[in-house]
Amino acid sequence: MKSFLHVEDIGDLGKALQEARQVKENPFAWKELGKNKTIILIFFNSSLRTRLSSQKAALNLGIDPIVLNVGADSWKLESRLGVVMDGDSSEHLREAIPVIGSYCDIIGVRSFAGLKDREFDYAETILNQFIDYSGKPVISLESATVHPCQAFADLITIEEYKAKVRPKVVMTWAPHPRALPQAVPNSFAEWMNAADVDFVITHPEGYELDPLFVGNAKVEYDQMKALEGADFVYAKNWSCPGTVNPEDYGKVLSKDMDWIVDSKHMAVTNNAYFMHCLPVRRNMIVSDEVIDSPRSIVIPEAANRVVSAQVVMKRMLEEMK
Ligand code: SN0
Repeated sequence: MKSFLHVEDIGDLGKALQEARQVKENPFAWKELGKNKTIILIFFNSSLRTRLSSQKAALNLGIDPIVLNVGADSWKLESRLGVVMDGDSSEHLREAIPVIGSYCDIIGVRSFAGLKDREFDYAETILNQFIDYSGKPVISLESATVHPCQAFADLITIEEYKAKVRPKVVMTWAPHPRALPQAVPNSFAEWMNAADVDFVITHPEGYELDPLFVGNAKVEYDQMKALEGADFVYAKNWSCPGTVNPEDYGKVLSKDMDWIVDSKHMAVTNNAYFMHCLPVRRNMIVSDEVIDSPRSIVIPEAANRVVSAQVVMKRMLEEMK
């Protein structure tokens, strides 16, 4: 695996899920694989789960992790090509990336969408520079358009909790005070489309995700109707993807509190499990009652972030041998 962004990068999903089970049962079985190997984890944005679960996954495999917070711990890095660097960025990614690549064997990068320039974001301009100039395998730790480690962990969690072969999974937009990226819903849709689930997306009009990620998923604008009979409810806010009106890209179009996932919404489901990637705004995205209920699986979902990251790093190490 040269890089990890999309569901195709992991290959056969059945095999990946089987490997996830093995890694979870016996996390230290491959401790020799990462001996004398280093992973550098680069954060352009905040993180709790991704930062800790990626380090833990590396440690389980015997890999030495190094974490860099860009800007806070390093020079401020320029990412645009061909600009006169007379602003506050001291170094360009063109130099920083090959330098970082020379110090490690695998690179993980978190670089959120700027939500200003759709073309810049959807071209994965920053992550692709890491792929092109580092000479090392690159893992997206949520880049502009995808969050594959999260979606893989979500799939592992659904696999663990499902009570039927083909569960109904509903991803619902929910209100949030700030403009958030589309990476999490994009990846979740991409992975659910590839998995053996009945997948439905629901959101207010104007929040249509990029067709590249929606694929053949069913889109239902009536949230209550979408939630009927759901086995899993996956809540997430995202800002306007700009697929209908490009000038609305990255904007908050609605803060409609009717879209919160509360007991009224959960009542029409098939006693569904509640999922969210976290961090979550209580009583905006989800009511206390729902997230504190026994059907909320947000903590085991987050715990599986170690498993998904470990499978990805393990595959990369095995290809180096
Ligand atoms: C990020 C997002 O992409 O939605 C990371 C999720 C894994 N979430 C946020 O930035 C939430 C920030 C907030 O203020 O609630």
